[in-house]
Amino acid sequence: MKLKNTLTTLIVTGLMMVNVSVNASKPVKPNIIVIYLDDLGYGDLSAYGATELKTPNMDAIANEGVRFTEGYATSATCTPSRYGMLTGVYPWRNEKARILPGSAPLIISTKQETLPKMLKRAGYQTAVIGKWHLGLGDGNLDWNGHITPGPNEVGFDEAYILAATQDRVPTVYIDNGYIDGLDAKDPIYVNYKKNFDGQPTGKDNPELTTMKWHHGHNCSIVNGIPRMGYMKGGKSAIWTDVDMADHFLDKVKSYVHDHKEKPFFLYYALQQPHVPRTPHPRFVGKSGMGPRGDVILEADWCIGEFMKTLEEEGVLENTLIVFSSDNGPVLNDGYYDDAVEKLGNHTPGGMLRGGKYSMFEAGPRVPFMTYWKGTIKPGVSDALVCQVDLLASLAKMVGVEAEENDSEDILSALLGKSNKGRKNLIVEANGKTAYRTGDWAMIPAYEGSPMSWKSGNETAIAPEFQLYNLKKDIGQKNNLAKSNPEVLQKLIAEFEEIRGKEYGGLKK
Ligand code: NG6
Ligand code: CA
Repeated sequence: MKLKNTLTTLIVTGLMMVNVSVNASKPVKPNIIVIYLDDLGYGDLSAYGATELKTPNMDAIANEGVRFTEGYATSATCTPSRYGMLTGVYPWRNEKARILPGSAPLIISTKQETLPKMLKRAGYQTAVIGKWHLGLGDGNLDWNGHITPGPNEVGFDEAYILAATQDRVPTVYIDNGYIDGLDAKDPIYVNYKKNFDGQPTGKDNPELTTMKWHHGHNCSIVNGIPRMGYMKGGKSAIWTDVDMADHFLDKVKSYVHDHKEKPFFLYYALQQPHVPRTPHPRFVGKSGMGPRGDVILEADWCIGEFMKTLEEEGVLENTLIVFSSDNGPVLNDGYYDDAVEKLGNHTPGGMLRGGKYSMFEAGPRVPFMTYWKGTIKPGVSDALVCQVDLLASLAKMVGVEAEENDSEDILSALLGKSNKGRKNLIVEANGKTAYRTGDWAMIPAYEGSPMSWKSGNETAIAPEFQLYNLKKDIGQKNNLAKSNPEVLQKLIAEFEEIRGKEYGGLKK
């Protein structure tokens, strides 16, 4: 009993010490893990209100950490959001930061400041495991040789990645710049313009597919799944889709095991629930919602297993976890996979309007949680926080200087010590931008389609200005632009100041 008490005192004192040092804004260097999902919507977790899906492991992070109700990606699509998070620069400042093909060159300059570079300067070991989608090489890529520059050249000591997306070739893992398991006698070739002679495609050989394409995914067939882009060879290296979640999980677990003696930064970028949704057979049918629901449950399980690993390795109380998603939800994103048909009463965007590809809230506003056992007090925060702020905030935490650009130090909000987040934010969707500040969302007038091509999500593009009071109208139903001209003008002026004058008016 006595021993137990002493132990408890020791543990409590230990925790308080962590707390004290964080409070005193003295640098602290816990491990940092970013758990990043792909296309997970604001309403896809039970912690954020889902009733038809149970996500106990994500919920544990949300409920035992800070759950942000106004947490944002910088964009409503993948590449730009990841660019913003890793560089601290708004993606609309780089015109290449758009959804990339699997053959695109690296869009982060090797000279640029990045989150992992900043953490390396603070003495961290750094790693990315999972989806990359920020381009590879400099335009003359040899997939059979050293694939460079890539994550290793922008700050990651270790990188075990899938190049772009699960629906894009090459369908192989890349291990620190080399295709994992490639046999030199069977080289791999990738082309996004032209097929290789004699190779079947989703378009011409539907009889060879086990998943049917709906739009945009009718090129090379790999594992029965028609993909975007053409690929030939590399048979020994081709991944098994249904094992991908387990594969990345094994990698992150071993990473922690092998690197726990010194502070590490791990960016764990899961592929779910992006298309093609390929749950491991253990999860097939488990959600009753088809593959989209099943892979969310699979991701939840992976996160639970990973959290167990952190506990077993003894690092949980010395690890800050940031959980988020790169953009909002989409149902049909190019394959017939029952996402629409079996949705039932589930609302992937929660009460938010829009989804992936949209400037409405469900595009960039995403699940966003921070967790640090024993240091972060559980709570819910409505501070305006964005992934672009990780750079400045974590630089503050670990005590190094950073080139901050658009990144703001909101560390105390991230640690749940203050409700003060950003004052404002610019979000992006397919090159178009909108503004968020206080209770307000302002979307400039744009030319273009109000619906995103085939996915059926609203884009929020309209030929007139839109102004919504999110406190009163979270679902963005009442456009107040006409009835609140002063607010509108003020917001346009603020937006133009950051975005540039020419973007305030009607834009193509
Ligand atoms: C789109 C694809 C979509 C998905 C998306 C990337 C079409 C019509 N649609 O171009 O299926 O791959 O790119 O998603 O081809 S993201 O989450 O990586 O941004
Ligand atoms: Ca995405």
